Amino acid sequence: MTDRPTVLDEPYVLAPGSVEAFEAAGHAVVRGLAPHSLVERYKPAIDQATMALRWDKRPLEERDTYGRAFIQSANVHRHSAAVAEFALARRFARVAAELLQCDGVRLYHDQALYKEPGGGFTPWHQDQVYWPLDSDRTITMWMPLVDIPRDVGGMTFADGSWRHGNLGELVIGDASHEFFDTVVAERGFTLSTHGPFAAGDATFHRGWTLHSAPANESDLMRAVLTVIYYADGTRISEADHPARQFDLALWLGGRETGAVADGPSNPLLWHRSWES
Ligand SMILES: O=C(O)CCC(=O)C(=O)O
Repeated sequence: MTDRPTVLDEPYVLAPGSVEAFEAAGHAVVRGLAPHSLVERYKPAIDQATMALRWDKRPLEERDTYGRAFIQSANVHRHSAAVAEFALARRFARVAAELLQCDGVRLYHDQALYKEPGGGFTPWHQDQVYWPLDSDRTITMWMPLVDIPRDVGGMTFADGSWRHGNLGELVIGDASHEFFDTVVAERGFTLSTHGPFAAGDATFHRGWTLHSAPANESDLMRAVLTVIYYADGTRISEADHPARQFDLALWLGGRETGAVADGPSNPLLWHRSWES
């Protein structure tokens, strides 16, 4: 796309107290991170990439619980220059770095998560169980590309759960939902949501933050783009689980345990030194 909008590179000023609140809860909402006009401009390209790259092409009723939760398409930024412009925006990466209180962030990967009308719930899970990354300074931006009313909503987060690290070594599915439902009750986590949302709002959550999302009983396609970042300097940890072996090969170029995760698939998306 020509005439790249300057707002993609412009800082977003977080409200006072946001960093501390994020540190305590492990999640935060950032309203109006992408102006409406920006979302309108890029959404058609993201829609196109999402449908072209979707992992599971079966009809909704033939999929399992995880598959019914959303149409999932990864690294949509590779599909076109337009999607890359938006997904890799410095504006978004800078917020991720500020919330993680680090000097820079790298791309782990992006994912479009489109919850279809009639789409199922997103089971309780912790993202970082999949990630062979030797740091808890990991974060996902979850940005709706459409206005989302309260009855559709976004994610439900277990406040402060990230501080407990790996709570169960379970990948997303029926078993994780059942297990973490019990964990939430036993540990007495309070639960938070941030909905409704306007297109271009975003939530951010840490890799170990336990979260889920309700089913979509509306007629709306809940179009969401997520971008996953980690602190620059993060090293690769042992891929001692099939899910982590899968991620190591797919998103980190199969590099060795202990290596700095700075390969060509994981570009630096924002660094404090770029602003001085
Ligand atoms: O969009 C959803 O329903 C869940 C998203 C999610 O689990 C994530 O971004 O980590």
